[in-house]
Amino acid sequence: MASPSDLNTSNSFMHQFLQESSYPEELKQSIISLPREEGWLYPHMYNYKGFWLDSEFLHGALRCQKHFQAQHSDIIVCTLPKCGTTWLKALVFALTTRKQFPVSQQTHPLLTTSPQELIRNMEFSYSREISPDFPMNGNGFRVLSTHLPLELLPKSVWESKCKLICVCRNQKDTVVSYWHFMNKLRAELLGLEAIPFPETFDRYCRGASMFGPFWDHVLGYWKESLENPGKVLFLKYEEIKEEPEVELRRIAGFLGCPFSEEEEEGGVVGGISRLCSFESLSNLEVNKTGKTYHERPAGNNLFFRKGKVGDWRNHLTDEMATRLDQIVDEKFKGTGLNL
Ligand code: PAP
Repeated sequence: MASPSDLNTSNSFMHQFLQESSYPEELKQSIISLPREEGWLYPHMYNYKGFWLDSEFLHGALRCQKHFQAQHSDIIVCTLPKCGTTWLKALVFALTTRKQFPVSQQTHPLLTTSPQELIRNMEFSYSREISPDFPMNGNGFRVLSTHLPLELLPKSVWESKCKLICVCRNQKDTVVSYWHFMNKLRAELLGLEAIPFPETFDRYCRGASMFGPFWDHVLGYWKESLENPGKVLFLKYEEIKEEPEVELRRIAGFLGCPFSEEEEEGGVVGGISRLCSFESLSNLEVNKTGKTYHERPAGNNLFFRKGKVGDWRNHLTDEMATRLDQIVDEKFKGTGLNL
């Protein structure tokens, strides 16, 4: 059973879920008896259909599955937390609005609005409202984001021609980024003390991380990208770091808006890459001191830490690195994926 603090607080997400009349009683019963672990911001994370979500995201995911209507022209940025969501949001926004907002413009929206605000997270929005408004991006289509694993995406995603772009990242850098972020969020929102790294690492290795297990989340999108390459594009954080312009051309091609010769000659690809780089975005006032209110009122600076490949070396012992690599290698065996 869920704990009293999850159920009895009238504003808790689990309480709201149980109150929502449109869910069958059977589903409500199965939800409250889900396996659970201690949560980061809420008392618990729940294991729903093999993936770990806290009560806020579980509530949002269930509403999203029930109510979200994908449109043929939707683009959905699909990521496991800390794998490059903010970066990919910025790249996709700049790329898809480049005619309306040339990147050379001093009034480009990314200069004054955080990527998190420009592209909204679906399950987070649904946790707040039954019918959230996902604005068109000015070109008559929507760009959305989700942390949901492929297996938990709403059915309408598969019934429509919408496109999914996924980015993933080396598991060791991801766990480090996750630990820093979650502890900062705990401190900023709730004044809670930090959870030590070894404890977080251990849970990560058991698969008990938000929207994890890491490997199942990543493999879901990887396999679909191989089987359905017109629907799912799979990117790697490290490859975007290495050759941002090459990856930008891949994204543009996948979305059916390749760069023209004129754009190539005019340096548009490099312009987008520079505008969306860690150095550029993290130094903007909006991302240093601003807050994103449609999500938690948390500082935008939480989404910009180091932006480096290999920072795990400052946190993991050799034994830890070997342990996580062995787990992931074993799970990825025979899939053709390596990170
Ligand atoms: P989210 O999934 O919670 O939205 P996400 O953006 O994936 O977060 O993770 C933030 C990570 O991306 C941070 O990594 P770090 O902790 O290892 O530093 C952040 O620094 C990095 N990041 C944010 N923006 C960029 C960018 N423009 N280029 C490269 N890395 C970035």
